[in-house]
Amino acid sequence: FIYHNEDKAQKIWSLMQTYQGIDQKSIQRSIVNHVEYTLAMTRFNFSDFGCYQATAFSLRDRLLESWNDTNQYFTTHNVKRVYYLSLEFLLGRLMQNTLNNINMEKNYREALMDIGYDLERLYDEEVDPALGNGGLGRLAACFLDSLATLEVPAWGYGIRYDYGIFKQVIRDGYQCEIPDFWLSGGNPWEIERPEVIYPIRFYGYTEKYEEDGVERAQWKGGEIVMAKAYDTPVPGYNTFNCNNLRLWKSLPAREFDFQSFNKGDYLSSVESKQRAEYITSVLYPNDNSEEGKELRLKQQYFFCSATVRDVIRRFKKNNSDWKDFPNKAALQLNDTHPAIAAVEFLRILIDEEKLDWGEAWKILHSSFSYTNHTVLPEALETWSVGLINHLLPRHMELIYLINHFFMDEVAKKYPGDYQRMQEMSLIAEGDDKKVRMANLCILCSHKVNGVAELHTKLIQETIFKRFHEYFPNKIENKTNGVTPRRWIHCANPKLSALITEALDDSEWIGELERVEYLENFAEDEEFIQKWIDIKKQNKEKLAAKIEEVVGVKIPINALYDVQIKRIHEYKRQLMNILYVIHRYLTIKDMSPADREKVVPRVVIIGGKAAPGYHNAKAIIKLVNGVGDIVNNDKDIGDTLKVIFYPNYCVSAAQTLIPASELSQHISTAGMEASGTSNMKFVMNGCLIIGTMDGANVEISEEVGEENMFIFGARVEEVNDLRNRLFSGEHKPIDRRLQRVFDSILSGTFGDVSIIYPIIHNLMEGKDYYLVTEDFDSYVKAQNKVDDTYRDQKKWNMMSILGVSRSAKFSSDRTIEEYCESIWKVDRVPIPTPNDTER
Ligand code: KOT
Repeated sequence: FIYHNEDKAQKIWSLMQTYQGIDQKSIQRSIVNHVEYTLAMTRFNFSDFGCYQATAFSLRDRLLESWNDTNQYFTTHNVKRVYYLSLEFLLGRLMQNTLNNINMEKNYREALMDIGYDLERLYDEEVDPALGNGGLGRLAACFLDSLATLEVPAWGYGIRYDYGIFKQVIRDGYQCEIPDFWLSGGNPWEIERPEVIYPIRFYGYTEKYEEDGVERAQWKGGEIVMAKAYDTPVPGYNTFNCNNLRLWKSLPAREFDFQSFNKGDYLSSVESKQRAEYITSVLYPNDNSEEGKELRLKQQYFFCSATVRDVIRRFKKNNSDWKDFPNKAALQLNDTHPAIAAVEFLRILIDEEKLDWGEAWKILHSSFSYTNHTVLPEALETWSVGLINHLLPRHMELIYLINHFFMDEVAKKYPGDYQRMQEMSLIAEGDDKKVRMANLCILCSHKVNGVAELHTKLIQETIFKRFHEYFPNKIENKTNGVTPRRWIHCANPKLSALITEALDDSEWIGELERVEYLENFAEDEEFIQKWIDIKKQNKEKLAAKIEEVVGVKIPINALYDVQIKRIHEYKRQLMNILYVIHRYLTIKDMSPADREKVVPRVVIIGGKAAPGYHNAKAIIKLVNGVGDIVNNDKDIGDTLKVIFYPNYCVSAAQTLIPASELSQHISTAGMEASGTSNMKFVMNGCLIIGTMDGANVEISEEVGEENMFIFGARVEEVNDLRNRLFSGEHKPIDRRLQRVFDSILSGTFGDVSIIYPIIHNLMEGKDYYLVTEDFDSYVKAQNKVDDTYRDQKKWNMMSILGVSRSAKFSSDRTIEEYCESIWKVDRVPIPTPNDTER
């Protein structure tokens, strides 16, 4: 309505033309204004938390300036946008990252200091928004940072869960889960968009009709839930561009069902409201396993439908020809979790936009693509045909149609090859028919990617073999990466400053290739000493934190050995703790004089177990049991400490990784698709002990195998070894390992009952993850670690070389590859306010 009147529009523009000043007074004024007018606190008496909130609001104001300019620019230039659809975004805290990306940390630190507040203390006031489980969700967050930094027009889409991943507390050695109501103190980073709201239908029935020779349907009845948008600005590093993360919250269509109420059914009128709100209430806490619950499918469809509608609405603002859609939008599916978006898109094109099947299919196929993150069979999503039919009847019809056309094609290409057709079908036949969501994604996408070279080769040769034969150019590799902004510059400011000093400028933060130059310092004594000092300071900070949260004092001069990731049998935290017990028993056997010669170690294990994952929880209990004994054993003293670090999360990682000297990435070969913390550790000068799995393989290519501790069965050997174990042909258990089993089973480390079945299976050769098989080579690698650590010059040289050769693992490189070969999008730098008038 404003735009009818050019004069008034001009007036508004000129009023908005002022930007927040960057001088100290302006910063202080904006913070204090928020204290008074947003938080309604007094200016002179507000807590650290109040100051954190006001500072966050003041930063949000700045972000909104560039956010608005960016979106305005993208709209007027009608640029192609990337949409990253993910059920998880593990953002981590935002304040430090925001300040660094917009290059204002120093200004804010000084402005706050001047009014008596310590910026670092404020950082700790922020809740860690944890709307993800692990690697997959954190990857999405790193991608957002790189997309904005590379000035790619991109939006993330997801769910605004009321409860993120549970908080883990350890009671009596057991994991307990506490709900994470992360919004209780408000969320100063988001903007609620009450005007961006879509109705989402569930259940009901379809009525088919024919129109222009095309079969279409109307989807009727059922129930409607509303999706409301919440936006979080995503600033890039060293650019005025600011992208967006849009998260959906569910609301009842009507606040109150008056019909039921008037009929006297008060309770059921409230119930339907609650059922609506329930959809976005909690993140499913499973990593690498599926949860076949109706509510999970509801979450998926709810968010996909709102997202697809929003994307279409934005397209239609500037475009009238549907054929242009693939030139204006690229939708990336983060695993199969948002797969139903493809079917929803097809449904809208056919039933609402009245396109014919051929046109609609072509548009869908040229704009969608899919990333696979795992080969674990228990994580490959399938949904029962009955459930989809009940919840989304039109979508089930369309899935059958897609399958029908596809099976016809396959039959033509491979006449009589029913085996192949069965494997490629979207439907797994059986008593309870299932839709295979991965097959659906592959079919609907023009590109499918794996997340590391080895993983991509595996999906091409195993789970997606038939599809790879059928579509030989579809499946390609995009090795994961992590953002150096959060994982070096923010997490390890001292290391960042040293790199900047050595390279004589800070451009490396936005172009990690530049750290290659550090190689020249790998043997520079003075530089090495600075390197050592920084690691020591980071270790001191971690030691203080551990004493605070776990109550155990750990020595600073010990080797800090860290394994932090979700607890899963394939990641083999069990092998780690079995080795620790072996180490403990070995030290116990030694004379006091020999103990003096042992390289002291602090072994830190952290990670959450899915609440229903019994074996993972048993492993946590064992680690805590071992810690209790070892840490209190006077014979052992400071030669060995064992810490279970509770509630591992993004902010904990930011303290743990910079302090680590050795990190463990020891999954059974072929099972970890990529891993991304391995990359973060290398960037922080930590050495890796690991198997030839996931991205470890590429890390070893980059940094050199001689600079890592690689061990264990290779992927080609795994199947044979496993078959041999299960056929009873296994070798006798290693005597050291047998001794470890005996000590566990005798109750040395506490209650035996919950770990017993796991140990018993290993002894019987039922060792799917090859722990007993790889143990000997793991011990040898650990011995090599000790020997190398004794030579500090060598160790630190390896550490420096690792950092200098880590450039490949920046998510900037990953995103450039996606842009080039999947999304076909260009950079669109926004003119900064100095360059142009608004
Ligand atoms: C699967 C089902 C539910 C929730 C999460 C998953 C999942 C997570 N599948 N793969 N991942 C991890 O993704 C990371 C990012 O690509 C990889 O680095 C890691 O190896 C996967 O395990």
